[in-house]
Amino acid sequence: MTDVRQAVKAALKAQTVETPSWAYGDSGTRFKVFAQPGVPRTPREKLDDAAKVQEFTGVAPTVALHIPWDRVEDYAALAAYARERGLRLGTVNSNTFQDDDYRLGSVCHPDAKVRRKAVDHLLACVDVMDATGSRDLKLWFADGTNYPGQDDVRARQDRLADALREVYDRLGGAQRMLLEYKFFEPAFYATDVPDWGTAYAHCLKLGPRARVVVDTGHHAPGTNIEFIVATLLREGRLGGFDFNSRFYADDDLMAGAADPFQLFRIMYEVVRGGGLEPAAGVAFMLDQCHNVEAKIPAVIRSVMNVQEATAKALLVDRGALAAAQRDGDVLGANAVLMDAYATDVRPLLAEVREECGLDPDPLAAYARSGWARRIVEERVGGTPAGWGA
Ligand code: AOS
Ligand code: ZN
Repeated sequence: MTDVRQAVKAALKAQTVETPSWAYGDSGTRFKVFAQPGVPRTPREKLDDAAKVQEFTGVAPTVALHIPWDRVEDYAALAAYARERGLRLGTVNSNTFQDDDYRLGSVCHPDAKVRRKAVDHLLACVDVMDATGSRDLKLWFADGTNYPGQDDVRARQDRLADALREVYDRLGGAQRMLLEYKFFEPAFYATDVPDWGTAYAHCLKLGPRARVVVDTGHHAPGTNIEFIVATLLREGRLGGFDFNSRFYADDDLMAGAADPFQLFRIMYEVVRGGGLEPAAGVAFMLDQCHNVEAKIPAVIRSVMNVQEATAKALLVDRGALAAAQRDGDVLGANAVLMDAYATDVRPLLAEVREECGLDPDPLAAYARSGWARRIVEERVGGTPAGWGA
């Protein structure tokens, strides 16, 4: 038991969760963006906030960028700024959805000029990666159609394939392309990368450094996401996660908030499939927006929720599970999983944090730090960062 506990603790110390720069800025729904005091005005201030998440959790050393929301003159200088704060710049997210030219799509648009513009943006994102030292380019396309007959869905797949090929061929040897799928929104009839199968088919054609991203908010209700995770891991094509929580659509709320059991089931398949091993190359990222709650504590809470789900997944007695499965003991097998899920892992995680020289309670430590008050006092004037490009 002691050995198991040590192994679980070692795995928890090794897991990292990337936080998204946009989680620190103002955000909202299509109805209203509620401005919060103390919100960062610049990419550097977003990194200052991310550094607090890292300081109190110890497992969030990288920050995902979004271009153009995080556009700066000198990306190498931004990377140096991050390093000075104990951070690294992580995944680069492209944006081909906030320009009037993209009304009918970006890389799938019927007009070659618009497609060219979109691909040029993606290539520029790879230039950013070269300067920041980022490994992953994450592509999510808002492309799709609203009405039957609006465009030729097959031709759109061809255009998508051509664009992905050009960008993939531009990647450096250690860089990867992560293709994210989403079943609807903003297109409502047909989305051009609606599901893992479409993303996987494109990645297979492109080559081994193209992988699929599973955003937990991008499925129809009732979808068995852990099955998708198991399948992609088995095929060596799981690039990573955009974790968040959903009740209805792409709600982008705190990971593990609505359905911690689902997050546990996903993390169990990750553990089962070797996805926690660094060699598996699975990026654990958050893709969230905190519209009505305080942002930094919400990110800290989300990181902790991922850790708790991971800890429970690691505690599954795999030997007992395999035996029950072999014996056809349906209830016994289910009980093994449920026992792990029912375990209170908070004391274990507190121990892990103390062994890493951290406060056992990251949220309380953050609250005591005075950072929330300081940013409200100091970040006066300027334009709060947000979704505007
Ligand atoms: C959009 O729905 C996606 O989840 C993307 O991951 C998107 O790129 C991200 O929200 C940043 O724009
Ligand atoms: Zn996402």
